[in-house]
Amino acid sequence: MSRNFPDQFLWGAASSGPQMEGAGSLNGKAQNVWDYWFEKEPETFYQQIGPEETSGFYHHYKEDIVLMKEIGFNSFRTSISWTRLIPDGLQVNEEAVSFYRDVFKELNDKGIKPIINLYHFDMPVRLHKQGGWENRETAEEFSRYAKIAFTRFGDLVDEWVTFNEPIVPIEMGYLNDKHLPAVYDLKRAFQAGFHTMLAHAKAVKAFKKSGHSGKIGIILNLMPSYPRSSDEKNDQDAAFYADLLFNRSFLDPAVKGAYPAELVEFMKQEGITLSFTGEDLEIIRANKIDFLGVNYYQPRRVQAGDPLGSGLDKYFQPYQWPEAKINPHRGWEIYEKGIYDIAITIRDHYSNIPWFIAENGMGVEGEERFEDEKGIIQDDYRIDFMSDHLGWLHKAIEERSNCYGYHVWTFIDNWSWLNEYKNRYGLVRLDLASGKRYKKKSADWFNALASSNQLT
Ligand code: BGP
Repeated sequence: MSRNFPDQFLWGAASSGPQMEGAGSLNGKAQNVWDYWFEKEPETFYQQIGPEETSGFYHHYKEDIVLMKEIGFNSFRTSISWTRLIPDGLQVNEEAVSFYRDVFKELNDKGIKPIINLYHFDMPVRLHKQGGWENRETAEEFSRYAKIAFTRFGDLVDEWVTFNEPIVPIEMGYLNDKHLPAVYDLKRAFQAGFHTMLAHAKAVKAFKKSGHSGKIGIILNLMPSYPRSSDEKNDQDAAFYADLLFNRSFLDPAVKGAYPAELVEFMKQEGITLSFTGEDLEIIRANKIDFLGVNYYQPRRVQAGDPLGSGLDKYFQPYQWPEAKINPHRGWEIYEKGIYDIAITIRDHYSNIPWFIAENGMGVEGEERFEDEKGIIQDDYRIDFMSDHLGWLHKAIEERSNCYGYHVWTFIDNWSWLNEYKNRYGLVRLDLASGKRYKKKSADWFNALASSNQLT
């Protein structure tokens, strides 16, 4: 059965500055938290490979963009590195301006639409040392950075994103030890989350004021929350709270301009009082997004909270669904229908706002095992993964969900946070030692898909 996607559908990949560019300390770039963390505690990193070189896009972007074209991309989402563009927070780095202008021109010339994100987990160290997102001043600095980016690149980019997965640095940095500051503190998490949202809204405001004809949005990692049992009230409550805290806490203010009343109630219950002004809430209310990007990898399965537990355990606990299909190479559940459930939620509860899949992909550890005699990685598992998700996405589009694109994570194997190169996600293989690029089998499959605009 072949399934057509809407005309002008965006087919491409997503990546980020800190995971792909490299040149971590070149031409004036200042340190972000990842450069800093690696310098201080390399042993925290699984393979002890720092973010200095990553995939070397900084040096290889011309050939990489040629490859993107060969794979059939008509769009590419990546991020600007804040510490490259404004290293000391004051002076614009002209070298960075010319690098990014060149990249965006090159993409446009090849008919690949750049979708440009401003923040992908890469807090400048100087701001991190002043409290990062806990410090209200960071929101002001972010809005200044955003204005500079709109002014310097606005003629080349017409689709902007403020944040990628803003909840991840909060969840992983304030309820876990996978991002800095690596503490467990719910109140601090809420304050940092609020300032992130404020920074987002201020950037949207600056964009709208700039008179730019393009669009601005946010990218959220939406994880549909499924209860252990849909007959048990306690399990249902658990799914409600997981959804409220991890999806709606950013989704509602970004799309609807207001926090859910239940989230305000939750904070009261937990004795969390935030510092904010009425004007902050007004800025959030008045600056809603034009489009939504959704990253989808896996669902969140939960069961009833433990009334005697601490922190979020009181509200929900993780649940291992016995029927779950697990990616043996990464350990994450693969649940294709999740993409459909998200699409329908957006259609029915978020005014069917235009949206696209901003990341979806399959990470595989030890992928060299799948190399054939010609040295090509036979990643049929990745093809199946994309194809199955796209099947559900297509069904949602047929049922009127307003989705206009699909971006696989990712174009070329890239560096990933504490896991570095452990899990490979690319359609293109990166040989770490030589920096050479080799298409995997999935690259050809993607090209056929994108060129025909049809899933067969
Ligand atoms: C998303 C991030 C990406 C990327 C991806 C894969 O959450 O936006 O930056 O890393 O996940 O995750 P990982 O590399 O941890 O397997």
